[in-house]
Amino acid sequence: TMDPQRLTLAASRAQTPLSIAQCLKLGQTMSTRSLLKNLTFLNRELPVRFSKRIMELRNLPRELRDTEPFMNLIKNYTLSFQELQAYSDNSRLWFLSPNIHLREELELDDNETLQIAIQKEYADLLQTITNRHKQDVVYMAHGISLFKRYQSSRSQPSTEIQRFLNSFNRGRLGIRIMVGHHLALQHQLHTPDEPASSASASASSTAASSSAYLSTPTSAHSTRIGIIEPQCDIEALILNATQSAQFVFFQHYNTVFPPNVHIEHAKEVGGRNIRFPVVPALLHHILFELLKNSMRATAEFHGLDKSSYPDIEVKLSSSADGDLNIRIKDHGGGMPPEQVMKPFNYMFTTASNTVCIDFPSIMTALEKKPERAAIGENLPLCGFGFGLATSKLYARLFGGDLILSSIAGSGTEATIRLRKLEDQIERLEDE
Ligand code: W6P
Repeated sequence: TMDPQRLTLAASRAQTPLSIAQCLKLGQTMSTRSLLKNLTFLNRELPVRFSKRIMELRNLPRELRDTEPFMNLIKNYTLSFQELQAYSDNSRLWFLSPNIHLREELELDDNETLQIAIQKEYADLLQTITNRHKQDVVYMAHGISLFKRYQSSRSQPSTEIQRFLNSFNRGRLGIRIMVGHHLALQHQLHTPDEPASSASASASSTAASSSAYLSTPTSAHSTRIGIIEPQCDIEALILNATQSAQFVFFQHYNTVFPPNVHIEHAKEVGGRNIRFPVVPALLHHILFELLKNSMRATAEFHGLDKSSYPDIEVKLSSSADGDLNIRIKDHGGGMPPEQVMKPFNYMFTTASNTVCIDFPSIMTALEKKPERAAIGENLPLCGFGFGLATSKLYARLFGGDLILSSIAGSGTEATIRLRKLEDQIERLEDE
């Protein structure tokens, strides 16, 4: 049971845009006190953001909303919203009163211990919510595949559904980032000897990580603050994404060796190791999706019987105002102009034959090993066709962009633009 007025009230409030610079600043002066400040922010912000996601789900066409996967989504978002509200109701008493009741209950003797106890409890709640929503993307894909079957006439979801998916995924990602950042900071504060980003850089890392929150393998000398890498080694991240894409390619085509990726620096970037502030998990997702598509296009265009393929060329350059551009160029035959926007549609697939996705068995597998859906959301060979749509969304979320340009008969060039730190501010709306 839920008080509908509380939901409407929360949904009528404005979301506060995240700033990557602010997230970094918070993490640089880490203390129990600054973590509590962030907790207070999330305590206000998360009910607002969850209520807006619930409204978006409720406004869907009945035929989609009433599918079992979407009913599950609504149920999960409602439960999370209620838990956050309940915490908010309780914590208001803690913050305002002298905490007498809680002190007696927990036998706490000082304020520091009390604050740590509050933070532990909130982190546990955020972790529960994170786990609950790990399978959201599979539910969405499943629901839409059922809806498409019902619609039957259309091969792509309608623009209304595309708009919903963009808006919902954008909102969901904002939540994931603020929750992931808080949990990572909490982890770093209370277990400083064991960094949250200790996963090694292995080829199958996108599928294998069991991390609880947004995290992606980085080099050992990581200076990560929460989920942000203030000085990310972009080339190392590209190499890592290349290995992941090549691994997936090789798994898919078995005996065919994937194209190589050649990284080149424009003159203005200077030295080889360009550093740039990013959320590595997001950029890794984008790079992995683009490289995978370029590799597939290259191999299919030149023929699967070839022993080698033209390189995929990656070029890094920075603009005069401090933004970073990453260009990924393939010689995979390109696309005619009328098709160049298609990869950004949800449910887009490059596979020529229609692959039937066995959602019930995916759900069963995920229930046994939920961490498979935890990061990147790209269960590699399942291919929901969300990869490039979400990549563009990820690039745009903090002010950047992802643009495809293509020459039919030749190749395709994808350009990722990332804004400089001060301009990495969350875009709450798009289009
Ligand atoms: C293609 C199609 C595509 C989509 C996204 C990225 C690169 C490429 N190359 O031929």
